[in-house]
Amino acid sequence: MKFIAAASAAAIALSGATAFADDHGGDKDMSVEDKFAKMDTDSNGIVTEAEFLTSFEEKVAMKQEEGKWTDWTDEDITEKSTDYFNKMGGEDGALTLEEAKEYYAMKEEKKDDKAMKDGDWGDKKEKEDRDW
Ligand SMILES: [Ca+2]
Repeated sequence: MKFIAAASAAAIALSGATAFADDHGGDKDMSVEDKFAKMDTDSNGIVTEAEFLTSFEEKVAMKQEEGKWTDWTDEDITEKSTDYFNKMGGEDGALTLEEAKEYYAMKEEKKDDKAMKDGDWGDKKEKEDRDW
């Protein structure tokens, strides 16, 4: 009886592990809450510029492992991080979950805009602009 209980517990643990493995996904599949929690290393509900930079550096390191962004200097990274941080956090030195949500929602909208602009009309307009 004891053995059966142990075996089924192991089976449950195993299926749980499988589900977790399937679920690991990438950054893209993370909710804004998860991304925010990851950046907010001291979990006080606010991401500071220093916290943001830390997570940004991690992201850059990941990209560089993939062979991208390899020409970025430390200054570039700090500069871009500050840039993103100010864009997301509204230049008040703190990024809240609300601000992060707004930023990601805006980014989604921009993607939609771009998809529309990639149509015929958008192409023509862009060419005209370039000719000027
Ligand atoms: Ca924090």
